Amino acid sequence: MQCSPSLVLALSSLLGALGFLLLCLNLRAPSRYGKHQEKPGKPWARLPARCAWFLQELPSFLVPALLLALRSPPRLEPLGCRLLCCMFCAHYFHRTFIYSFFTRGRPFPLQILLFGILFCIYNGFLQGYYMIYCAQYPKDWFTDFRFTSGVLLFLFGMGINIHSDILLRQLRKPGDHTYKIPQGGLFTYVSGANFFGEIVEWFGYATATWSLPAFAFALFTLCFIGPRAYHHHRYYLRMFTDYPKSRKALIPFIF
Ligand code: NDX
Repeated sequence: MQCSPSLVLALSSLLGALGFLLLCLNLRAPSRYGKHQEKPGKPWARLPARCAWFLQELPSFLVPALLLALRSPPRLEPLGCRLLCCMFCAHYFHRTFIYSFFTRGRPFPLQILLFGILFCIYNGFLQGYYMIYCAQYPKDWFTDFRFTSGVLLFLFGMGINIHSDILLRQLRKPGDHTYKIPQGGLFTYVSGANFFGEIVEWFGYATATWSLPAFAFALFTLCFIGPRAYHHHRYYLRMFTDYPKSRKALIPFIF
């Protein structure tokens, strides 16, 4: 396989456009899973959350890993590959093999799961293909401000995301599917603390890699989970009369 800049441009543009489409759709109504799934649906139309999240997120880890393994001649030396291995794959290793294993979420709708799998194959391919076949960095990229600030942002966002997902999980005992008011960590300031962390993380990755596919994915993430945080916030205000009034939806003290 060779690097095709026009393929990268086309796939990145499509990813940005999908983000914009989802922004328009999700501002009106949130994607129907988790607390926004009005009816539980037929038993055959949903899958246990652990199984669903594992299947959905696996391609985001597996596709770049396979592309890297199948690359001939092997290309592990350039910075692009190491970045991909260390940052993108680390996130999806955690999401696939750790988050999925511990989640206490409600059963996941099969239809959304199928779209989710397709999305993760698409994005895993785009990010992996670009980093493994196209990315070129100067030798001193390690000392470039974009690299260092991007990596720090990525780690900061990932820390917030993982910590907030743990706080959410601790609200429930196994088998419990009720909703409670999240407390502690960044939830003190926003209802969508895990989403805030994830958005910061992908903008950090985009800054560190300074690549079109990574910026398109960061934008997609903002467009998809930004409105989701807003709908979570409205849900909490509706459900809990004692919900902290000073708490914002997504960005501490601002929105
Ligand atoms: N999966 C990213 N539509 C998505 C699945 C759906 O990883 O194309 C995007 C991802 C996909 C979507 C994915 C892409 C676009 C799709 C969409 C479906 C349709 C859409 C394909 C791939 C599409 C068309 C075809 C129209 C164009 O019971 P429960 O499950 O609610 O329990 C929750 C629990 N919890 C609480 N427990 C007690 N008390 C409370 N108050 C609680 N509040 C929540 O915590 C869960 O077990 C858990 C987390 O819930 P929630 O709702 O806060 O987060 P969730 O949305 O489930 O995300 C989980 C993590 C989180 O860290 C988030 O940042 C990350 O995954 N994520 C999620 C979605 C997308 C994404 C990251 C990204 O874009 N980077």
